[in-house]
Amino acid sequence: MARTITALATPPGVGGIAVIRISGDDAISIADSCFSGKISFFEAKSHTIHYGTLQFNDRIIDTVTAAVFLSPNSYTGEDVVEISCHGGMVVASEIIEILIANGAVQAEAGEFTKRAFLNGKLDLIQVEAVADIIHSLSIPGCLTAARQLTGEFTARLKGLREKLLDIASLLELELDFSEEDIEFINRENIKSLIKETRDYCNDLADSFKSAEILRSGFFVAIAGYPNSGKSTLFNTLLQRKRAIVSEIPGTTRDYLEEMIYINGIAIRLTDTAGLRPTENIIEIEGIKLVETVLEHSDLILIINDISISPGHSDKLFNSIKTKYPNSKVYLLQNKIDNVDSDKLDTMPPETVNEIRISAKKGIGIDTLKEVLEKKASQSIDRTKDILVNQRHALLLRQSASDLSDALTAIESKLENEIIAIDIRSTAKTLGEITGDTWDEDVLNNIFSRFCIGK
Ligand SMILES: Nc1nc2c(ncn2[C@@H]2O[C@H](COP(=O)(O)OP(=O)(O)O)[C@@H](O)[C@H]2O)c(=O)[nH]1
Ligand SMILES: [Mg+2]
Repeated sequence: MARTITALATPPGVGGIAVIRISGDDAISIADSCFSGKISFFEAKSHTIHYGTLQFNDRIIDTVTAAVFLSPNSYTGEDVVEISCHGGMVVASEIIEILIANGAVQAEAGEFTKRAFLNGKLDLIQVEAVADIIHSLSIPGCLTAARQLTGEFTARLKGLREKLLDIASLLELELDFSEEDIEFINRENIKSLIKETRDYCNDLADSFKSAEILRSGFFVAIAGYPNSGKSTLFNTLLQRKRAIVSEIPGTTRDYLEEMIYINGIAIRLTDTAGLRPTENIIEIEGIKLVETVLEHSDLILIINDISISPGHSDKLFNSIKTKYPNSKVYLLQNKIDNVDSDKLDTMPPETVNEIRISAKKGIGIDTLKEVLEKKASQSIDRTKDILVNQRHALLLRQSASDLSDALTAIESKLENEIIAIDIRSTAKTLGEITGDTWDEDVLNNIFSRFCIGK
């Protein structure tokens, strides 16, 4: 018997309405015991809404509407009542207390969704998609997560699993007839099918990085020598004064991070401390932080003060490029407003990864934004419509490696039995992605990302 759980499903605080969820075997009776409307919830049909008052010891707490969903046709698969009361800090918590007094227990984080999974309403990929939708920071990220909720990724993985299990069965069947030297399946066909599946798994695992960009935004770091105009550029892109700008070098010692959106694409922008040799302890700490930021950046913008010289930051630019080969690095020639146009014309023309700007006067900022959007979009394009997370990526890599073992086994003409073991092990691993097989640790880890009430 499932104990009946309850929680606030909407964010706490002042708002138009608040929704309280109740789910479990006693959801109907617990909700009914404090509700007074035209009919009792016991007579209510599934998927109906009822207007009435919520009372406790004859005291009216609020007028509410309540939606009734009967098992198995609800989010959790259990009987569910969703009470919509007036928003605010007090009413909803009072109603929850009454429901608890009537026998419900406070739901744990993600418990409604966990029940949906355990009752077969959602698979693990869909559960994770729910979390992705809730935490989504960008429109494309949210749309991809929503598609995942429809079960597209699950269907593809199921197809792969079935194919692999078929091969394993045939290999095992062949064993029974080994005396007769019958070959049920062509080795070359098996090999190409396994290769195809392995490459697909690797491809999907590779798309994890792009999926992370969809989830958390495209990481762009602004770095350079002190006073080159990093904080000015940060403020200009943010369109507000967020970072302190000053002519005193070494002003930004921590780093600042803000999200900007360019055509719906989330860009996580970081302003860092200026890089220079220094004895100042706080500044040294700041410079250490810059390295951590740069390590995690998808794109690094090195700001150079062109009014000193166009090549003033070349040493820094080259060392950053060598140190972070996985990031794209751009050189922004800043303060062009400070250089006579005649002098600008005599300077060497910009290279491919170079843009001339004036952070202060807003020159070249549109071009920079276009580059940011283009680079972010290119990185997102690799997601192939599937939002792979770290858990999926690990399991996909493991599947690919099992399949490589299977290929080696075939090539070394090993026993069918051994090949079949590798193939079955891959099918099992793919099953862990959708949650066909799971353990408590995996579930706890996934649901810890949820909030109470989801
Ligand atoms: N003329 C001009 N001055 C700028 C420009 N960008 C920044 N500055 C000035 O350069 C100094 C240092 O700027 P800041 O943004 O604090 O540099 P940071 O140390 O790299 O963060 C300030 O006095 C800014 O006003 C620019 O595009 N043109
Ligand atoms: Mg600064």
